[in-house]
Amino acid sequence: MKTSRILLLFAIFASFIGPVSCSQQPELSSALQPNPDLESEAEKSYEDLIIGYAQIGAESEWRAANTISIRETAEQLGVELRFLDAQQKQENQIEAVRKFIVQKVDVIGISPIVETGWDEVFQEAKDAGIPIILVDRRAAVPEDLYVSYLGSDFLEEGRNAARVMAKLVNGQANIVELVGTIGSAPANDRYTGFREILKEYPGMQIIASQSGDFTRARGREVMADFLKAYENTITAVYAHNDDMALGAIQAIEEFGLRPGVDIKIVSVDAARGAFEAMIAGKLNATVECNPLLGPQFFELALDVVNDKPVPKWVPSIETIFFPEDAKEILPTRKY
Ligand code: GYE
Repeated sequence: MKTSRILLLFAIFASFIGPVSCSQQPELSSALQPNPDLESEAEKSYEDLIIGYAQIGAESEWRAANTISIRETAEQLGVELRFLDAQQKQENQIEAVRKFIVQKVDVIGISPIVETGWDEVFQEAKDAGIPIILVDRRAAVPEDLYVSYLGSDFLEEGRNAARVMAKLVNGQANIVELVGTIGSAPANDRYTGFREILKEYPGMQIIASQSGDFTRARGREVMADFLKAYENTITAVYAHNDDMALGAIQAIEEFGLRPGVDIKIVSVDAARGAFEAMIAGKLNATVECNPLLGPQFFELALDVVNDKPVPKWVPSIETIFFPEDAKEILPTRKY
């Protein structure tokens, strides 16, 4: 068969199966190239998107900022957002995902409260052809059950907290730890990352470790219990978030000691409350964890519905803040 006939047959075949991508057939005539006008017509824009979002709750300053970022960005972009607040319960988050499946939303965003227990419901979403984007917290599921994870490197946050703590206490400390929500990705990794670095400092030990569920109220209660049990032997606090550190500060003051002076405190998030505490000399450092994920989330969602390749993990860029810079930086903080 002559080459010209092969090309003709291919052209007829191609007209049945639709446009052929340029990269696959660069040598073919322009008649076989995709029409860019038609392509852009088919591409969805933000106004076409219906997004279901299963939020954890409102446990912390961080979460409040995260919710505002998601809601405000949706409004700015013209995305139709269906937002459900699970009030700190995994079963409510699972129910929210099922609702979004029935509603046939384009993409589901979720911050899984804990890492495990998602396989079944994520599989249901996959079977219904609805992509899942994990936002802020990871889930321990096979990689084919979600399209992307957008969030922080919690292990590195834990390591950084330990590095900073080691400097503050010159490698000598009796540390009490306020752990986040048990089974959550940030609590698991901040716990592990901190211990990884601590191995290098034999003079630093964790004398007690308990969950304060990422809330100020629990942070205060748990710290009060620690102080009752260990009294003046405690020289440092590692809190998995700022809210628990702020609760601990209150408990330390109520116990008659000076937070930030008698007991050094390092926490994670870098929320406004932490900056105020640093300015007051009551908190010694906060490791940043960025909650302003709205813009990146909707960009990812749009790429996903338009079949563009997305990375499996989009990490947030973060730093560490200290009291000496807190006054200058506070006015620039958005959360
Ligand atoms: O550090 C804490 C919040 O998942 C990273 O959840 C988030 C954590 C954050 O309640 O304050």
